[in-house]
Amino acid sequence: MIENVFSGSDVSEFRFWMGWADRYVILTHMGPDGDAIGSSLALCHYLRSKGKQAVVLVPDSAPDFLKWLPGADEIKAYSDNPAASDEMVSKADVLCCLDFNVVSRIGNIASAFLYSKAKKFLLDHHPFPGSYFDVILSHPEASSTSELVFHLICALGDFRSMDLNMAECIYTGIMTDTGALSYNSNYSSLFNIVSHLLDKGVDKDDIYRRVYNNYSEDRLRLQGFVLCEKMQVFRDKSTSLITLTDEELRRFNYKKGDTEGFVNMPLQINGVLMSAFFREDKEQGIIKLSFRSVGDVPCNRFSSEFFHGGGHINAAGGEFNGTLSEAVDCFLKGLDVWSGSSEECIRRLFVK
Ligand SMILES: [Mn+2]
Repeated sequence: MIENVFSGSDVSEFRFWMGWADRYVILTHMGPDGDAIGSSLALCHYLRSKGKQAVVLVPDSAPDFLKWLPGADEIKAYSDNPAASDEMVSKADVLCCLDFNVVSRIGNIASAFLYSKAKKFLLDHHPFPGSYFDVILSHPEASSTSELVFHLICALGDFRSMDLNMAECIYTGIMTDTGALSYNSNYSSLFNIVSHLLDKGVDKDDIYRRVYNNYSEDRLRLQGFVLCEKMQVFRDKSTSLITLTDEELRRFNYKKGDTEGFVNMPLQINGVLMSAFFREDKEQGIIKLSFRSVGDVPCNRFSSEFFHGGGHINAAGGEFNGTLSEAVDCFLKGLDVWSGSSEECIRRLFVK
């Protein structure tokens, strides 16, 4: 039996709402990843199975590599119809907020969200949730929000009626947020959950192929270009930096999601403990930042100290207002500041 992360009292309010609330809008973050879409669709399938009206609303569209997920074709994108989306949010009985915990992550949906009189339910695994939710189920130690959806359904007493659609969406979220169970996944209860999902009929090998062996030729060639030409390794700092300009991205017919996972690649190098990836986003006029680290090296602290970003200890992000070369300067200065630090976990970045 899996020990549930939620006690009966944690889910009692949501259970109470389910007694009267019919209209649910499930919100997730901009640039949704496998966990954002997987957890949202799983909850959507669950609520519909309970006879509720439920819809998933995202700020922008879901990436192509997730479009095969059951229910993905019904996801609404705010950018496609802002007026109808605002109305949906204002008329909802319950807004379920999955895989984000601050309104800045839902872009243009934020104002409708804040004005809505709907009950606001947060289910998430990022640290430091905002205060505008009525119920907060926040578990930063969880692998993924999808894992928490599994726990929620179980805590509501509905494990038996979990169907294959829900199970596939949950597995996809767990898989993509743990690099196919290779990080953030070192506890047995997660494997218990995976085992239950397999019993529900999930074909994990097939899901792996659909998600990871699904690149375009352009994407794979961009990866080759990045590794060969664009990856800088600072051996004395156990760190790596990849940058991509808008021009370079266009040369490879960049499509959203094509750079997914690039930031993880340098961590395959022996001795690299922290990796950064900076991408020029001409559309938004900013530099998008991603950070990854291993063990107790806190890349979220690096991101917050030098870029006002944030995230998990081993996976963080941020945005930089300025040019790509200014962002690189800021990165190098940050490393210099850290090299003066005496903290053990940071000092290890600078031991050759
Ligand atoms: Mn997640």
